[in-house]
Amino acid sequence: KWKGEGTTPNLESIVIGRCYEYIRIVNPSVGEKNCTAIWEAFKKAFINKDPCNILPLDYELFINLSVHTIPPSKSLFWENNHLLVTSYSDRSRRYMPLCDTLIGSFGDFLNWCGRANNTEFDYDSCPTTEECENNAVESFWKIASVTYAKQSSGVIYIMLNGSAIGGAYPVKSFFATYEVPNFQKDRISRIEIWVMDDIGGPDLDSCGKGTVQILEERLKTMGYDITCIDNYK
Ligand code: ENP
Repeated sequence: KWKGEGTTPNLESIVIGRCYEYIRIVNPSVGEKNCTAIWEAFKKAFINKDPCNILPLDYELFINLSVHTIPPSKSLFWENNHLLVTSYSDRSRRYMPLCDTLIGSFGDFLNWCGRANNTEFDYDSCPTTEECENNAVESFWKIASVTYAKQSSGVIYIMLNGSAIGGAYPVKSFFATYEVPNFQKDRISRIEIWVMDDIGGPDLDSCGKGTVQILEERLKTMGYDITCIDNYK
């Protein structure tokens, strides 16, 4: 029915497993969390509902149950660099991008949606953002992004892709729309932008040029101290 992929098979086992792995092994400093209760709150946001009418606030209880502190200077924002970010962050050992928080681990690489008047997941298909913006996955990442940006402090790192078609800093993106406006100025010491070209890929955007310049100017206007590094080693 929908154009997007359906719910990831075994979603419940995957995310409950990820949750326990996160709190017991990856980042025990988050303290005790009730992974089953977090899963129930996650599910309640979208199950048995019109899959095109799920709002970020539907995940409020899920967020409240799973939120934990982000250590200062560990936040890593990004666009078009998912795999480089996940390998570089080293599951929060080096940096803690949103996908390496407990909240992010409920969504990373996964897909999910429900159906109206039906308590099952839809494993066949889920709406894409083009079909409807208020879908379960999009609204999840919106509230997760806002929460993460508000909590970030110290030095803020931003990894962009200098080989991305359409520019390293897409103006219509989670980063531009839900993260930058929620930075807490008084808790941020400076911002460092890394523009990474794909290995063997084209150099389309760089520090001081194109869309990176647009981001640098936006952040400067907001009063931040910015450094930008091309192909950070
Ligand atoms: P894409 O389009 O490069 O990659 C989307 C993939 O990254 C999906 O597998 C998605 O999981 C996963 N993902 C991990 N973190 C996020 C996320 N945080 N997010 C959306 N998807 C995420 O990424 P985008 O859409 O441009 O998003 C990049 C954003 O992530 C930036 O704002 C960055 O600062 C942030 P799934 O569940 O869709 O399979 C926020 C939105 O961390």
